[in-house]
Amino acid sequence: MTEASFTPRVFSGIQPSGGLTLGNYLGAMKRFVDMQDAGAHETVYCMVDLHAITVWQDPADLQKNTRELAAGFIASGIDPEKSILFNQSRVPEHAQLAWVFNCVARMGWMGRMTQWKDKAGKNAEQASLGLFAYPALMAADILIYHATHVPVGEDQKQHLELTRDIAAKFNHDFGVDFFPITEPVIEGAATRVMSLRDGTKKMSKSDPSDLSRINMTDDADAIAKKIRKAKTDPEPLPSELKGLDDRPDARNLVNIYAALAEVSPQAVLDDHAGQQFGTFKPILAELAVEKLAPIGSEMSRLMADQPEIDRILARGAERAREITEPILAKTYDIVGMVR
Ligand code: AQP
Repeated sequence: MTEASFTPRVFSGIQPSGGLTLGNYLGAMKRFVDMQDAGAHETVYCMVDLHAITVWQDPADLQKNTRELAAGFIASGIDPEKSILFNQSRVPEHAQLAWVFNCVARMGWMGRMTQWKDKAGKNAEQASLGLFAYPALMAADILIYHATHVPVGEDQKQHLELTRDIAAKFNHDFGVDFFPITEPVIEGAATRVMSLRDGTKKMSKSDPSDLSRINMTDDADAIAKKIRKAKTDPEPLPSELKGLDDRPDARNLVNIYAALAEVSPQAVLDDHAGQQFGTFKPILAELAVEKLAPIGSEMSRLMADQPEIDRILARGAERAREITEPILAKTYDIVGMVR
C-alpha cells in the first residue's frame, strides 16, 4: 500500500475539559470548518472526552461541557451531515487501538513530551497513567481513521510528530504499510493564541483566570471588557512585524485581529501602525464581538435542545464506526490476535 492509496481524510478533536476558548476557535475550530467547506477531504471531528479525564473532571461538568462543545462545533459551522461529529467514548475502537499503540510507543518517547512535563510538573508521581499515555491515545484517534491530515494548533505539533513515529514503528515492526504517515496542518495567524493576561503563556480553557481567555459563550460586554483589560505596553503599534518581536502581548492582539479579520498580521499593521492600544483595543473588541457573539448566541440556542445534540452525536458515532471497525479488525489481524 502506498500513501497515495489512502482516502484524503481529516481528523481532529477538542477536549471537553472546560468551555471552548478563542484559542480553540481560531487555532482549531475555524480551520475545521474551512477544511469541511473546501470539500477536498472527508472530515471527522470529535469531542475527546477520554482525553479530558486524564486530569480530574467532575462528571456533571464533563457531560455539560461535552454537549456545549458539540453546540460550539455546530454553531461555528460544522455541518453534522457533511462532517462526522461525535464524542470519542462512543467509538470504542479509539481506546482499543490506543492499547496496541501503548505497546508500540516507548516510555522514553512519552517522557519527552512537553505537554506531559507541563501538566504533570514536579508532581509526576501523582499524575495519572492516562496523562502519560495521552499521546498514544491521540495517535489512535487519528490513525483509527487512517487520517491523512490533522489541523491543530502549534501546541500539538510534538504529539503529531509522535503519531508519525508510532505509525512508522508499527509499519516497520510488522512489515506492513498499513498506517499513513499523517501530515499536521498548522497554519494561519492564530496557531498559538496567547493568554490576555500574559502574552508568553498559551490561552487555555483550564487557566484559573477567566480574564486570561475569551470564552465562546461570553456575551458582547464580557468580550469587550476582557479585551479592554488585556495586558499591553505603552508603545504604539509598529509599522513592521519585527517591531513586535519583544512585545508578546502586543503581538498576540495583532494576531487575534488578523485571524478574526482573515488578513495577515502585516496587513493589520499597515492599517493601524502608530495607534496606541487605547485606540486599537476598541476596534479589536468591535471586530471580536461581531465575529464571536453570533456563535455564542447560536450555542445557547442549540444547548436548549439537548436531545437533538445527543441524537447528532449518536448518529455521528454510528458513521464513525463504519470506518473504525474494519481498521481495528485489520490491525488485530496484523498483530496476530485470534478472533
Ligand atoms: N491558545 C491556543 N491557540 C491556538 N490553538 C489552540 N488550541 C488550544 N489552545 C490553543 C488548539 O485547540 C485544539 C483543541 O485543544 P484541546 O482542547 O484538545 O487541548 P489543549 O491544547 O490542551 O487546549 P486547552 O484549551 O489548553 O485545554 P486544557 O486547558 O484543558 O489543557 C488543538 O488543536 C489545540 O492545538
